Amino acid sequence: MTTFDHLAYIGLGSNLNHPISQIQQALQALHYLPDTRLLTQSSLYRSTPLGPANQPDYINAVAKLQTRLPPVTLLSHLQAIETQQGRIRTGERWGPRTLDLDILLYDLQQSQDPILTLPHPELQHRNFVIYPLYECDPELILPTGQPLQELIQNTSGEGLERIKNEE
Ligand code: A4P
Ligand code: MG
Repeated sequence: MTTFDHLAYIGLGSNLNHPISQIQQALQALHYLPDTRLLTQSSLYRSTPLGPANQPDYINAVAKLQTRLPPVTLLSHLQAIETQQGRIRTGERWGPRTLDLDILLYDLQQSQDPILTLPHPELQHRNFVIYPLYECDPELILPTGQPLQELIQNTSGEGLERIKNEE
């Protein structure tokens, strides 16, 4: 790592069109991002949908990146990957999607900008983010100063199942 490098954690989610393959393909795409290294990827998790219940289960994962891309540039690369993988934005809040890539954390940056809110505003409330994030980095301290370990201790794993490699 040099002073030009940053650490970013990306949340991946999919519940349409072969979600496991969507997530694997997206991890490959993250690996090929310019000026970026994919340092760690979590296991894949199957999770019950948050939001409208009449949609398939999700597959979720988290990736840890070392990057020289500024946050907004990283976000536009992530949106390009979503589009490449057939994401159609219907405007339905929390509706089904082939691929969702969220920036969970970018160093210790905090921002309320609706274009890029950091940390991701729902991070603290989603077990399908907290568990795979913990797998990537059990020592992580959130920008608020809260250890991730403390957060996971207060977070139920209900509705969340880690997928074994052979699936
Ligand atoms: N945006 C602001 N901050 C960020 C950030 N940190 N990372 C803006 C990424 N984007 C950020 O996102 C809408 C806008 O958020 C973008 O234009 C960006 O500038 P979007 O991806 O177009 O829309 P979205 O993902 O449908 O919206 P939203 O509200 O972010 O959806 P969520 O919160 O991601 O919810 N249930 C399970 N079990 N697992 C899931 O993964 N995901 C969702 C989607 C619902 N239920 C789920 C899951
Ligand atoms: Mg999103």
